Amino acid sequence: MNLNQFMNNLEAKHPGEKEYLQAVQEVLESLEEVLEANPQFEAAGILERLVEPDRILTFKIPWVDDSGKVHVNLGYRVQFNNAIGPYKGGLRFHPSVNLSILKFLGFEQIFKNALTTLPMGGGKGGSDFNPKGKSDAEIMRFAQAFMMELWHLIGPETDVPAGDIGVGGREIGYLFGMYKKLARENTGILTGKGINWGGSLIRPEATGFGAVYFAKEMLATKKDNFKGKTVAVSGFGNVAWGAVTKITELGGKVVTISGPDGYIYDEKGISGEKIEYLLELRATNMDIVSPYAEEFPEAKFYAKKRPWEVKVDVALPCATQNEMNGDDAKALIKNGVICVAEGANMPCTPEAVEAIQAAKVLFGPGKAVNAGGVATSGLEMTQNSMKLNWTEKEVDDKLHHIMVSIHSACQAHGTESDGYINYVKGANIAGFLKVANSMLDQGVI
Ligand code: NDP
Ligand code: 2IT
Repeated sequence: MNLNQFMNNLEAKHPGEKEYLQAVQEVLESLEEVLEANPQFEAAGILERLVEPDRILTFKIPWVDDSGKVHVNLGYRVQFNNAIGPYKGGLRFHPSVNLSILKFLGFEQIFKNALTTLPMGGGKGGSDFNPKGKSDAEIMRFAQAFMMELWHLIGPETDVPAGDIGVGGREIGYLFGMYKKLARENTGILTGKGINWGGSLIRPEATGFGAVYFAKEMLATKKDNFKGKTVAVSGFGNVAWGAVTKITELGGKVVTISGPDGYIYDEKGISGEKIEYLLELRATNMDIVSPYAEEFPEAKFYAKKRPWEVKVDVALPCATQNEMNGDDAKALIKNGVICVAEGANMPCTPEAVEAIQAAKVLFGPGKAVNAGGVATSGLEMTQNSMKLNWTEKEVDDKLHHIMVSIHSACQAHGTESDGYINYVKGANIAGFLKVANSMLDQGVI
């Protein structure tokens, strides 16, 4: 396969879809040897079929705000690939949402879900709706209007959405309520549900916990661990909160969190009541992290800056895509970072990844590191099918086991001749082989 030619053709079909093209390019760059060794993939057009979603559903969402004014947002569901199971992936509510972003996320989700060892295909959806500053009633009306369009396109064995940026337990509740009313059935149609109505213990913590379990395995390859390590985390959402909690439990000290307004540096470490405070801060539904420094005056707030200038041993970007660029990565490396693990989806630009890998610093890509969230969604689906609830320990043990197995798969497929583990290559190859072989088995459809 000629990668440049392939990418040029794809770009001609989807001009300007920057994030989607970036994600496809990153995966294809890893597959060169695998494609050469397996000519059957090219003969069956696997790549051409894999990079295009099975279908994209677009709809308008009219809704009424508290003052009676009518708004219209755009809604999407990208059903990308269901070779190994029902379409599965989150919904993102954020003003930046567009098709390029949802296609990048859906594409990544195919490989991530394959790595979890569970039977889940890839999908993603969302809206350009901005939940910031909206009342509960407005969020409810919007979520209900969104589900009125989506409900007949999804199903517990067809397509199972979940949360992502801007969609947490509250939104899943309103979406679930409307689905149940329209479909006249109570099934596990969404994951991330409340614990009283079909949710799984540990799901809220799962992405952050899983990311730290994965980073722990990465450090273990260097006979190291989190004890006494200083850690920079970005974001202050669901994933960041879970990561901060688990790093602290393992003896690490988290010194940063961030928001779109800037970052917080807390030299003493974000632990105990400060972790609880993160949840309060999220619940305010504001767009800012700066109130942390008013609540805990020993912490400093750096407006409009990112936390990658701080001297740390480990960095976990947990906010959003392309939030760490090449210069940020070089600053971390200069300050002696030993491990960078992507809690968010594609938070590091290609230049950042290149700099980190060139310095032979451990680098874990999102599709492996943050797979614990969707893996625990898979465990929620299993519990719904069995109509049983597992204990916190049962779910956490299974999550831990899955993260260790994803690490082993990356190691098996990504270890280079000098012993450096290229986790990007390992994750892409392991995920791709499972999906591509399944597509071959099932014929041209
Ligand atoms: P949340 O909405 O809970 O938090 C997102 C965080 O990122 C917030 O701190 C948010 O700040 C910040 N953020 C969002 N957009 C921007 C932006 N354009 N610039 C700077 N900061 C921004 O989402 P999650 O924690 O669930 O998601 C975080 C990342 O993890 C995303 O990349 C998501 O795709 C990924 N992920 C999530 C999983 C899950 O299960 N939830 C699973 C796997 C990956 P603010 O709210 O103030 O805008
Ligand atoms: O990016 C992700 O993996 C998620 N937002 C979680 C998806 C899910 O179905 O739990």
